[in-house]
Amino acid sequence: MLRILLSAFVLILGTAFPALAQAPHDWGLGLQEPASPTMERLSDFHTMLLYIITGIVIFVSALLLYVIIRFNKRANPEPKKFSHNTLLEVVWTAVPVIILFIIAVPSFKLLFYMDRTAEPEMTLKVTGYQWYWGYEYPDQDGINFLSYMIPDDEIKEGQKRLLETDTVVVLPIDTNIQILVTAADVLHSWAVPALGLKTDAVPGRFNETWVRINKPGKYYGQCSEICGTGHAFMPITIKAVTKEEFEAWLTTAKEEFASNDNQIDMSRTHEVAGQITTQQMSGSIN
Ligand SMILES: [Cu+2]
Repeated sequence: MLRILLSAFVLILGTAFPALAQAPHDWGLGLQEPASPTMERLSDFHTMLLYIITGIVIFVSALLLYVIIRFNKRANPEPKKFSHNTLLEVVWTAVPVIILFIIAVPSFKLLFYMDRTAEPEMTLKVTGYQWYWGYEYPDQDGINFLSYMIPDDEIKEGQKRLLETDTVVVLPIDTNIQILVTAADVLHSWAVPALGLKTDAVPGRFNETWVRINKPGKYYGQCSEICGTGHAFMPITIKAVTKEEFEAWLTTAKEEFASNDNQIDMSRTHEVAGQITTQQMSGSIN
């Protein structure tokens, strides 16, 4: 019965919001549409938890309601005097333990699944800076570039405010990509919801995760660790393309980013930081 009700609820929501994007949208409810095996599993796990907590809420509410009606002063003027019931106490200890166990087993399986890929086909190195991201492709001649948010006054039609970056991370679909995440100054976190990615970027240390993107498209994410005043303004834009398109992009990228050599463009950093501060002060963003 519960399953049917929940399915109906999900179905109604599904028809009300047919176009799920890989970015947050107005009146969005639930998770973004999964675009990687990790996120598919996370989504399923989330649904399982939803069933469990719905069951618990209904059960506890029903118990409360029963106690309120059956044992109030008028309905039950002479209360019984006992204060222990061994069987009941064993049951209400054991049942939550069993429920937690049912949750813990798939949770740990998922945790290990997300940790690393057995056979990475390429590597992406991600570095968090205050307040932008740096990317490096060590297997593709070490192409590297920095990625800044496009400020409000430069945003073009169709671009997503606070989510679009000047350079995008181009990645091939159907490829096991090892992702190494680090930071150069303070803690950041590299998170892309539709791909099920969220890895802390810690200075002086590499955290590993991986992704296999199922379908071409644009995936948006944000820094997910409070890292200073520009924290909300260091988004992530990933463009997933076919393997052929990725190869084609590599040829142009190698030329475009050839002179970078990991040099941080401080003028651009100051420019963006200045624009963000001006917008904050004028109240257009906060
Ligand atoms: Cu950050």
